[in-house]
Amino acid sequence: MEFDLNNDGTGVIKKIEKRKNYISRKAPRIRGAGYRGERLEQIIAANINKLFIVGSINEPDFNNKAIDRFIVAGESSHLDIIIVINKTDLDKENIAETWSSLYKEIGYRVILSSIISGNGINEIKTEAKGYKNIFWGHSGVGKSSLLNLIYPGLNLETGEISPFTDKGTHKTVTSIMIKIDPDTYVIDTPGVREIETFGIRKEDLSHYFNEFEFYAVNCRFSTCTHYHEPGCAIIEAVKNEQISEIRYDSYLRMLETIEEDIIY
Ligand SMILES: Nc1nc2c(ncn2[C@@H]2O[C@H](COP(=O)(O)OP(=O)(O)OP(=O)(O)O)[C@@H](O)[C@H]2O)c(=O)[nH]1
Ligand SMILES: [Mg+2]
Ligand SMILES: [Zn+2]
Repeated sequence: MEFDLNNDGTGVIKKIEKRKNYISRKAPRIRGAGYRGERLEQIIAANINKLFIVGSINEPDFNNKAIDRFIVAGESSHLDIIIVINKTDLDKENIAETWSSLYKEIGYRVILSSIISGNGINEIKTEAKGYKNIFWGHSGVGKSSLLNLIYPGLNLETGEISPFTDKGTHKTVTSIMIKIDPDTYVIDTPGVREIETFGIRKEDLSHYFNEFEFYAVNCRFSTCTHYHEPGCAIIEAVKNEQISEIRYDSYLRMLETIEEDIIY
């Protein structure tokens, strides 16, 4: 979008760019509405190049199943994905490296970061330069804090972690896109409470688990959902430890929860 800003903060939109790609999720359930009612697609942002999926190692705990859902959303939108594992200063049990290797082995770039030690900050900045970037993840993982440290002067509001739930308190309430230089933009987003993908069919889900593709061609049935079908090469690869059981569990969990979405 191009626009002219007036001094009083109002502005005139000159041009709206064509939406080339976009990232979305299923709109959250309305409280009290139960499982009734259709859930529409909620567009998070459009025309972006890079998706930084941010998770934290502690406060809140690292949630690999959520990371895998964000990955599926990003892959289905053809975004370049970078996984940021933040709060490594709180990594008392040294689990960050293990998670990092898991994702690196299947081809993702992973940045271990901390606003306390400053680790990973320059790496994120370098990755972001020259692109339109979105930072996405659960509440409280440190998206706004990281951006504040990477780009001094940004002054994004940051929140505290609830002592009761160890979760974030939804400090960022609307997405905001910030121009860093003429070629670099960053979008800070509100932490999501739940991440469910929209419009992905059961038989397509495995396409967004990158490491599955290599084996899936050998499944007996071309419509295999790699769940219980005979002659499934994915199940075989999990048995042979060629595919991580952790990722396969994530896949099964997602498969279970996929509903047929109504696409207009
Ligand atoms: N120990 C530690 N705390 C951090 C780190 N990064 C962020 N925090 C703290 O985590 C809390 C939440 O940070 P935010 O930046 O508001 O998190 P957010 O992801 O933007 O959260 P939402 O806006 O709610 O989605 C704040 O108290 C930060 O100071 C880190 O690397 N280490
Ligand atoms: Mg925030
Ligand atoms: Zn299969």
